[in-house]
Amino acid sequence: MSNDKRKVALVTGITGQDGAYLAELLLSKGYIVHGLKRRSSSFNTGRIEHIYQDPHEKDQRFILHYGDMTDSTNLIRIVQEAQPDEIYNLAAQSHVRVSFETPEYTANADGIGTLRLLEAIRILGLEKKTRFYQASTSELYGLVQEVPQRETTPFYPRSPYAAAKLYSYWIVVNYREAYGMHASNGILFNHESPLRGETFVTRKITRAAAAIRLGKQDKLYVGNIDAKRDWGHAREYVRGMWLMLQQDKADDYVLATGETTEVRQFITWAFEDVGIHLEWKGTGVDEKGYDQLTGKVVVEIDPRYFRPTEVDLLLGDPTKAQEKLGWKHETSVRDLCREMVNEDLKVMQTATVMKEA
Ligand code: NDP
Ligand code: GDR
Repeated sequence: MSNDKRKVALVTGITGQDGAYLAELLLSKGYIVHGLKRRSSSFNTGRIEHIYQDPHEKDQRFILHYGDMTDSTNLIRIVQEAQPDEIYNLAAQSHVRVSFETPEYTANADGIGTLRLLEAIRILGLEKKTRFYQASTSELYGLVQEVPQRETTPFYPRSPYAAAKLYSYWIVVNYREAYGMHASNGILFNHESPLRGETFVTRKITRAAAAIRLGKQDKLYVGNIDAKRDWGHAREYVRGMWLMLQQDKADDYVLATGETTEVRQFITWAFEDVGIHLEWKGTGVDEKGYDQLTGKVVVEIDPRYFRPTEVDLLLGDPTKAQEKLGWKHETSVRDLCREMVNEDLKVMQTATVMKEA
C-alpha cells in the first residue's frame, strides 16, 4: 500500500494501557499512527517500545509528538501536522482516587482537554474529514440509578474524574449535533490487562500476589473490597473503539462484559493462581485475608485507599454494541485474572534472574 492511501490516526494517551493496544491494532491495519506523549523526566514509553520506530528510518508509520492536553496551541499544531482521518482521545488523568487530590488538574486535562482537541479540529476546518473517539467511562453512572447500566441510564458522577469526563461526554455530543462532526463516545466499563497501571486495583492485586508468592512482599493493603466492577480485557475494548469510528454515523456505545465481580473475589482468585488459598475473617476495616496453609495475614484493609464518595456497583449492558458494531468481549474475568498473575510472575522472576546475574 502506498503512503498516500493509508489512513492516518492520532492517538492521545498513546503511552497508556489502551493507547499501546490501540496503536498495535491500528498499525496492524496499515494506518500511519501519530501519538501524543508527555515530556517526562523518566521513560514513559515502556508499553510502546516494541512498536517504536527510529525517526531516522524512511517510511515513518509511527510518529510520536511531545504534547499535553492542557496546551491548546500544541494540540492545534499536532493536529495540523498529522491531518488525521481519526483521532482517539485517550489521554487523561485516569485515576479516580487521585482525582480527589488533583481535581483542578483533572478537570483541565480530562474535561477542557477534550474541548481543546475538538476546537483544534474546527479551527483547522477538519470537521468533515476527522472522526473523533472520546474515552468516556462507566464512572459517569456513579451512584446506582439502574442495573445493568446502558446508554440510556442517567449519569450521576461520584468523583472529580467522573465530573470532568461528564463534561467531555456532553461536549462531544454537542459538537456532533452543532457541527455535524463524526464524534462518538465509547462508554467503557473497566478493562484490564498485563499493561494495566500498577495502582489500579486489579494490577495492584496481581502484582502483590506474585510478589508475595516469590517472597518479595509480605502483605497486600487495599481499600473497599465490597466494590463490584465489570472487568474485561483491554485488547478487546480497543477494537470496539476502532469499530465505532468505522460506522457511517457517529453514536455512543457501552462496552462491557455484562458480568460483575467483587474486588474481594478478584483478590481470592489472584492468590489462588499463585497457590495461596485465602480465608476471609472479620468485618469492615478489620476484615483480613489469611493464608489457609500458614495462617499468616496476607491481605489487610487500609482506609487510606477509600474514596470520599465511592461507586459501589458497575455492571454494563453491551447489547447495542453487539447489535450495531458486532462487538463482543471474549475473555472472562477469571481468565483475565490468571493472565495478569502469570505475566506478573514472569516479569518478577525475570527481574530476579537478571539481578542475580
Ligand atoms: P492510563 O492511565 O493507562 O493512560 C492515560 C494516558 O494519558 C497516558 O498515556 C498518560 O501519559 C496520558 N496523559 C495523562 N495526562 C495527560 C496530559 N495532561 N496530556 C497528555 N497526556 C496525558 O489509562 P487507560 O489506558 O487505562 O485509559 C485510557 C482512557 O480511557 C483514559 O482517558 C481513561 O480515563 C479512559 N477509561 C479507561 C478505562 C479503563 O478501565 N482502563 C475505562 C473507561 C475509560 P503518561 O504515560 O505520561 O502518564
Ligand atoms: P476505578 O478503578 O476506580 O473503577 O476506575 P480502580 O481499579 O482504581 O478501582 C476499582 C475499585 O476497587 C476499589 N479498591 C481499590 N482501588 C485502588 N485503585 N486501589 C486499592 O487499593 C483499592 N482497594 C479497593 C476502588 O475503591 C474501586 O471501587 C477505573 C479507571 O481506569 C478509570 O479511568 C475508568 O474510567 C474506570 O475504571 C472505568
